[in-house]
Amino acid sequence: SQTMDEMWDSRSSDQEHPNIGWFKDAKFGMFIHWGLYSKLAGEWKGKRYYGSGEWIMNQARIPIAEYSKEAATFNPTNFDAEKWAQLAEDAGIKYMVITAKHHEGFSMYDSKVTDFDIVEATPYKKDPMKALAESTRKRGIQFGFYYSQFQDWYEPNGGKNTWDFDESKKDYQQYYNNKAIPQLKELMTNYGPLGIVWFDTPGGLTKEQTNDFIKGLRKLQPNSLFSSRVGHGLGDYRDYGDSEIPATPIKGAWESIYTHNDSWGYINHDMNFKTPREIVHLLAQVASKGGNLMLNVGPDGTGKIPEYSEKFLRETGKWLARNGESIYGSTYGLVPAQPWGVSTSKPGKQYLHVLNRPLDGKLVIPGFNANVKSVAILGGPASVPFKKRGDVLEITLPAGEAANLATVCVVNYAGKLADLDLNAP
Ligand code: H79
Repeated sequence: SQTMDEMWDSRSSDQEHPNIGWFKDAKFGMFIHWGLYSKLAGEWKGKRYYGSGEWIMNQARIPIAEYSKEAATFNPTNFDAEKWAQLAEDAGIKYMVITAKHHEGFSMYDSKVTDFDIVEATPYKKDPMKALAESTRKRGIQFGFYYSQFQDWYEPNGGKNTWDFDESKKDYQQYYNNKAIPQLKELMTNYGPLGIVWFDTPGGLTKEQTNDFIKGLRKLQPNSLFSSRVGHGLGDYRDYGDSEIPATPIKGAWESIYTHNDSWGYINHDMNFKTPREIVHLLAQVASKGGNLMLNVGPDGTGKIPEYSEKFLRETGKWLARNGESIYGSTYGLVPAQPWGVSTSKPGKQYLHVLNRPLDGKLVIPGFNANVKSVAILGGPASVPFKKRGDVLEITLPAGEAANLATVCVVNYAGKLADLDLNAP
């Protein structure tokens, strides 16, 4: 039989990871950016840095000697793993990925590889990731770590700190061998089974070196999925750009990642939160193209999730409790995007997500070349009036549905609708 190495070596790019099933069905994940930057909250020496809170060390060109002092007063006593995991569950979230170490180089878990970690360098002294791994797993939520494998602004040989060090003099291999790889091994050894290891901004390694690097990690947890940002076309599912949805439906496993306000890391002056309606529409848009939405929350430096993130996620969860059948376990819709919205599919069913309710309440679906048996509203009437004129299906929406964040019509049909003509990514 094949060894693990042979299995990964021979797995061609169109072969899926054997554990990809849960990910494809999950559809809705929570991304959490949390680190020392959360305490700085987008401000340094009285100046506000709008953009991405986790980039403040870079944006303000803060020397390591100064930045690392922040750890001495980082004490997130409001952190409550049970509360975070319960919020995720209430929001209808199926997986969670949290920053174990972002580009700043600070480890938010108990690491023996460095002293620059939450247990040794802060008054908090505990490992929040241990608690979170347990609280999520208890609720059936897949748990994973974000790990910045190349950029590390704290290390002399880590990628991209150009204000303390000369980039051209760096030995990236030294950094990979002495920090990134040993830390990834800690994360993949000490926190139970991980659903995902989420890599970001690759660099410093050839394709061959990347392959070797991840093969060593695969041995620790063959079931963990690696994000595509491990680089060189490797990884188990595809991530698009930050806050990007692909233009067309895409086959295979993929994910869109979005901020909730405009930043990943907490910024105290960013109130531009997507409303529950916007979140639900984003989720439907991504699902209609066959992907997952991983939506970010940025807890503050005390460990509190911003009020509007909590409130709006709960609203999203309410919508999902009623309409989740159209999202979880679905694939891209066979009805192309329409003025009124988008669709998702399950065998014998098209789910029509009404994102813009037509003023006359009439939903027109062109090209519905199958025999319609019935039309229902999720969480509403089991049977609503419809007409079929040739291939044009017309549904009359119930009046009371106007207030729904997105009404979902289920079209039950017999026979086969033509699949979209898509190429695998
Ligand atoms: O973790 C989040 C980002 O910090 C990370 N990926 C997501 C998931 C990321 N790393 N690099 N980039 C994103 C691209 C960098 C964009 C930048 Fe900027 C533009 C850096 C400086 C200008 C964004 C805007 C950050 C600061 C200002």
